[in-house]
Amino acid sequence: MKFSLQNKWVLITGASSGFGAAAARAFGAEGARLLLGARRVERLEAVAAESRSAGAAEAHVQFLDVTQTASVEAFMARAREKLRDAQGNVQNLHVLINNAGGAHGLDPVAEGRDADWETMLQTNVLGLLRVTRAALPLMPRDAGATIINIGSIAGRTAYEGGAVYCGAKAAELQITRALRLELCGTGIRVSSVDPGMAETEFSLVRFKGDAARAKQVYAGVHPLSAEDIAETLVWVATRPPHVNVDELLIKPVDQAAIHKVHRRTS
Ligand code: NDP
Ligand code: 8X3
Repeated sequence: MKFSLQNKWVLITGASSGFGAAAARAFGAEGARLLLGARRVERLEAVAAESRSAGAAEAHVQFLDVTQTASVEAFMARAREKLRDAQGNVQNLHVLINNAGGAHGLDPVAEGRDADWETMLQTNVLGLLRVTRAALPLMPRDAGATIINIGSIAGRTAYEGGAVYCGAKAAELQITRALRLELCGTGIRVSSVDPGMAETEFSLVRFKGDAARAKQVYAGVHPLSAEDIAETLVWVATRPPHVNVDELLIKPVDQAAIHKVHRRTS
């Protein structure tokens, strides 16, 4: 039987835009209770309001910087308070979506910048680890709990200028696989959802606010939308509790492979 998200607690990192914001609305539409984190709190507030309108039982926001262990711990301490019911019992966290991350720059290694490398590894890799470590004690055993890590086609295939981003997402995939082994027997499900080209703020961030360059990435292509990924995340989390969707690579039809993208010219 489909796993119901009604009144279940769902934690989404990077919920201020793109996949994370769309996931908040989509899990909200399933009647979930949401814990939303990112650095841009005003954006989170707007997403929380949209999620409540979509049907979320509750939606709470808090500043979260996954590059800082203290920030992750403060976020989780506050989350724990929200999970407390009227009797003082801490309710379970059923779904964790490790989504915060992204790419910074598209420079070849010979011209790479320390700050970009460090940010990519801090968010996509260490951030995911920190949040998972902090969230695990709140997740129930044998009750359909799910951890979904957002990987990428880039974690499976390298491309020029993507060395560190591809490496970070390859690390995400291996961490997901190791975690699934470590949690075998607990009933906690562990998935990697690995999108291809999707139009979000991803390229705007990668190109440091250069909107024209970001737009060019999707020129003539029908990319995935944030909603496409959000629907997929809901599907993964709502499989019956004995079903684990291990890894899911999802690309636009126009992207047959990382270097094979069909672009319409007219
Ligand atoms: P967006 O740039 O739209 O969203 C990224 C989110 O991550 C934002 O909410 C941002 O919030 C958050 N974030 C970034 N750094 C931090 C941080 N230090 N602490 C907390 N939150 C942070 O891009 P997407 O929605 O596309 O990206 C979401 C995930 O999907 C990323 O992991 C990305 O690598 C991955 N991905 C994207 C693809 C694409 O083509 N778009 C394809 C495959 C994977 P804030 O800035 O407010 O902190
Ligand atoms: C984002 C997809 O191909 O730009 O993870 O690296 S790609």
